[in-house]
Amino acid sequence: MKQLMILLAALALFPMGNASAHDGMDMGGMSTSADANKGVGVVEAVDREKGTVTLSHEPIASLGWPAMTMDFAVGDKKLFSKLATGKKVEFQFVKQHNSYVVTGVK
Ligand SMILES: [Cu+2]
Repeated sequence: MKQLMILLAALALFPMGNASAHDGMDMGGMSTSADANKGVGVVEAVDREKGTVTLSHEPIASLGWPAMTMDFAVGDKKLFSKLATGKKVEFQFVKQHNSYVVTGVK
């Protein structure tokens, strides 16, 4: 019984599963689409042909995102020189149309 209570409490605290973590993030967020968001993450994969990078990022408070692995578009191809697989990076990104575009990498 005690374990069930803990499980129910956990469900109440985290009502959104990982799959829907991005749903509704545009509603009432603290930042507008023009603001750059900052994140820290590990480069999981790079696809120069598609112009995308897969980042396993830490929680991003400005968007209310939990930690997750997701694809970002890369705005400036020069940024690929800083995106080596396995590397931990600080990055900036903006929302453009329906995708997230990395605009800076440290
Ligand atoms: Cu994400």
